Amino acid sequence: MSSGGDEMKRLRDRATGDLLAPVGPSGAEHLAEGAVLLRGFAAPAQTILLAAIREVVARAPFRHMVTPGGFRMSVAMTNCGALGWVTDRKGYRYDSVDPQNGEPWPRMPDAFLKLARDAASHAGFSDFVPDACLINRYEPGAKLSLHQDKNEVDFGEPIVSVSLGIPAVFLFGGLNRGDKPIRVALTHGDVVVWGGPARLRYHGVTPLEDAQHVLVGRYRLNLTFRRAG
Ligand code: MD6
Ligand code: FE
Repeated sequence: MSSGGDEMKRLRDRATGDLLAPVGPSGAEHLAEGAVLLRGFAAPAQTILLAAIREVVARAPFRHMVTPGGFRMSVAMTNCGALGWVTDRKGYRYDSVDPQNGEPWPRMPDAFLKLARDAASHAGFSDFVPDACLINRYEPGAKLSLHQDKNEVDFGEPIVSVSLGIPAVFLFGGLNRGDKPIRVALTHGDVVVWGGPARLRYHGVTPLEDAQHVLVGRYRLNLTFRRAG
């Protein structure tokens, strides 16, 4: 039986960000073979996700890493989970400790694990258990150049990417750097799941426009969950 009451409950659950609310994504958008966009999938968990990010960042603060070529990245990063992605003059790699303090990265919050697993499953990748979560923080003007994610051991596992805060334009290219990318507008709560034949596609983020988000402020936060080791 469907009723106005059910719809009211759905809207209230959405408004209060109840993780357990029966609110699903409005539908999976196909981006490419192996890549789907789940619009709003993370919105019901927004409150718990943002609280968990705060806890991680209190122990492993955001920092601007340096590329092997010596450029300071405009995106500030940190990690949680058994492995964390880092870059410096020596190169890109996963490391089990935060080079800033020599300590293990904060453990992956349960809410992160559940969201990543649920989103992957929704996209057809069952039993996804990430061991690394890279947390990216963009301010207006920050960007991420076209790249492939290829520091992980097993390309058979997908990547789950969660967007929170102000909007961004995601560039989604092909398997060759020169392939013309499509532009995908990503906003608060959107989740992209990316694996199989799409796993090694080039991708990036165009410079962020200035904007404000009620919960996140003048930032975009992106969580990328991987099975790295
Ligand atoms: C970002 N994302 O959206 C950066 N990589 O801020 C990524 O680099 C990314 O979203 C692999 C798969 C999905 C992604
Ligand atoms: Fe990436």
